[in-house]
This record gives sequence, C-alpha cells and structure tokens, in this order.
Amino acid sequence: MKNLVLISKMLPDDYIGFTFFVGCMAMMAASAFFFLSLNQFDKKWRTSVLVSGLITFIAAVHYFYMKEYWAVVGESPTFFRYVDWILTVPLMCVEFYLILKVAGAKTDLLWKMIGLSVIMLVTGYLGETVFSDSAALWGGISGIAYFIIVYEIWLGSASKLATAAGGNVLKAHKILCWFVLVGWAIYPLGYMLGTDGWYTSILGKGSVDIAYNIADAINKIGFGLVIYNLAVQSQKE
Ligand SMILES: *C/C=C(C)/C=C/C=C(C)/C=C/C1=C(C)CCCC1(C)C
Repeated sequence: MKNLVLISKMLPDDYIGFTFFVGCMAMMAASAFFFLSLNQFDKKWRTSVLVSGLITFIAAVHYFYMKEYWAVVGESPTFFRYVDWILTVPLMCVEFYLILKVAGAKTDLLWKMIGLSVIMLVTGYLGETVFSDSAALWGGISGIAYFIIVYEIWLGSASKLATAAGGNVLKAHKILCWFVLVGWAIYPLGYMLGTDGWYTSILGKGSVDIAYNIADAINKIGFGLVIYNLAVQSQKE
C-alpha cells in the first residue's frame, strides 16, 4: 500500500517531488566525487575537501528521507529540513575557518559564526512551525543573524584574514562570500513564499520546497566545488 502511494505521488506532474528526487541524486553524486578525490590531496587540504563531502553526504541522507516524506505524507518535511541545516550550515562555517587558518583564524571566529547560524536556523524553524502566526517576526530575527554573518565575512574579521592570506585563499573566500550573499538569500525568499506576513500581498504564495531544494543544490554542491578547486590550485603551486 505504501508503495502504491509512493508511485502514485511520483507522477511526472509532481514537480516538487521531482526536485527532491534530483536533489537526492545530486547530493549523492557530489559526495562520491568529494570522497573519491581525497587521496589526491595532502594533509593540509584533505580536511577541507572531506568537510565538503560530509556536507553533501548529510544532505543526501536527509533528501532521501525528505523525498519519501513528501511522496507518502504530501507535506513539506520541515523537521528533516532544519535538522539537515543545523548540521550542514555550521560545517560551512567550519570551511570558512579552515581556509582562513593559514592567515591565523582563531576558533573565536568559528564559534561566532556557528552561534549566529544556530540563532538564524532556530528562529526560522520556530517561525515556520510553532509560531507560524508571527512568522514575519521570527523570520526578521533570523534575518538579522543572517545579515551579521554576511557582514562578518564581507567586511568583518573574516574578510581581513582573507585579505591577509591573499592569493588563492582570498579568491576562494570572495566566491564563498557571493554564495552566502546571493545563494543563501534564496532561503528567506522561500520562507516568505511559504509563510504569511506583510510580504504575502507582494510576493504571493509559492512552494517553499522548490526554493529550498534549488538553493541547497547551488549552495552545498557549489560551495564544495569552490573548496575543491582551491585545494587543487593551491597544491599545484
Ligand atoms: C545547506 C543549507 C543552507 C546553506 C541553509 C541556509 C539557510 C538559510 C540561510 C536560512 C535563512 C533564513 C532566513 C535568513 C530568514 C527566514 C528563515 C530562514 C531560516 C529560512
């Protein structure tokens, strides 16, 4: 019976289910790519590429559950979504820290970024679930934490470290900064499509899952590839 439901819900007109399915495949392929490339890197870069693989692998497992949840229950898998993010977003902060370590990044910076991302995600989760009547307020608080992260990497101490590091690290840092500013901005947009607030009259409603699935593919795989490329380039020199 469960299988029947699954098949019937995976018809070609189920665009949302399709993006869950493709997302799952893409995350698995990316993980295989990062893990299998590990041997080509020396110790200095191996950890960074390993973390790229862990990010896409954790996402692959969650997408596997989320596509099932969508097919069987037919609702947004908000809980799995946020469990995925609370594990993978701090790992992305670890990536920033790891590449800036050459310029003397301290763990203070890492904990500050992790703290901000936890605030961003917990408040976002509350706004989408328990306190959805005041989604705009919780989304706003989450947005402030997001803004501080953007500030920190573009203009704050992380950017100063990147400038001090120079070369390939600075280049990679700049690209990652764009991911956080533009790629991550898709998430609050998805949030506004899925919740009710002052923005609803302007934006209307839409599928939060399509927005989040596209954003995850861009950010998790793209981010990982920037790190991979940095490792390849730096090792050549
Ligand atoms: C791999 C997953 C990533 C990079 C997830 C990032 C998520 C965000 C940047 C979410 C941000 C949000 C806001 C800025 C406001 C509304 C609530 C959120 C949590 C969707």
